[in-house]
Amino acid sequence: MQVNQDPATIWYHSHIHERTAQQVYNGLAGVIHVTDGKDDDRGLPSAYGIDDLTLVLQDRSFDRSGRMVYEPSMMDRMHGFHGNRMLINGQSGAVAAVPKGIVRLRLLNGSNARIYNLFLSDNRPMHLVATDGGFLPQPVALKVLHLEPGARAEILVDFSVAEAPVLMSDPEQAYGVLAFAVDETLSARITSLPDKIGSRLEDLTGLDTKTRQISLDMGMGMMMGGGGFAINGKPFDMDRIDFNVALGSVERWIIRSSMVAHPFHVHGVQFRVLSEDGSPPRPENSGWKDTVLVPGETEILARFEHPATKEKPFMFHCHILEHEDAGMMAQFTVS
Ligand SMILES: [Cu+2]
Repeated sequence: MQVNQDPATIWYHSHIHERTAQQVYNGLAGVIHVTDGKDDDRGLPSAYGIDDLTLVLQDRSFDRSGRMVYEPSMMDRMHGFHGNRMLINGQSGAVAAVPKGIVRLRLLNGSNARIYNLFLSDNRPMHLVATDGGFLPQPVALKVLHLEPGARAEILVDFSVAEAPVLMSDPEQAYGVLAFAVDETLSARITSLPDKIGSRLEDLTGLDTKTRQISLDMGMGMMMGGGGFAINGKPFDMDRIDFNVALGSVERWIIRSSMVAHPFHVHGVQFRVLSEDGSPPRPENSGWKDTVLVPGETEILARFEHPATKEKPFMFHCHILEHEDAGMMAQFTVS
């Protein structure tokens, strides 16, 4: 198989319809680094496990005997399952050892439904360098990083100053995600932030040849026990191809959420966010994306460069896994 995409932090997981949530929850997920060997030229840390850490953020629930449990209630089916404990790379209470320099954190939100609003406990900046589909042209300093289920973000953090902070989530109701400790025996290869990383982001504006409306529907039916989750009024049907997209084309998709914010994900493409509720995209959404949180109405421009057949179509769906399993998913071909 030929890998034909830009360097990026990507992941894979079970996608069996109606069992995705349970299987991902139980551990059927992993990370892939797509690299081109040029991170030194970019001035980016790339020593795996030393100054280049891959962090899979997942919340899980444990019962009193310490067993991990997945028993979604009606509320969990509506809002997605939220656990009572944070696991990083499957570990609870871990502390990440880091060198006294610039460290690259590849963050993956591998949770079933939890949205993270990440910040560092001493409010030092997180320098965003890559989103789902690859590098930004230059680092963007953020105090809070929003990361929806399915999404990835690469950030640089400078650990050369003061005590190492704790990675936290939700400034309003803060909880710890991961603690760090500086280990001076680890080599700090990178000591200053790069000023330029990727090439200029290609502007897709005006290249779109077709507009599609996508509505992420949650009907009242689910109150009575399931049902009501759909896209454009239709629950997922494996035997139905929803539409075909012309190979090589750019399309504008206008995505709308009903009732709650849904993380919208498309397979086989990367897209650019054009607007979020009528405003320009926030910094986390300014690069190439394949997942975006849609609180209201989000417009994207997607370029379809990879073919997809009727036998192996691409999916698009809500990345709250309980919603996806309940029918908030559709499929398309590219030819
Ligand atoms: Cu959803």
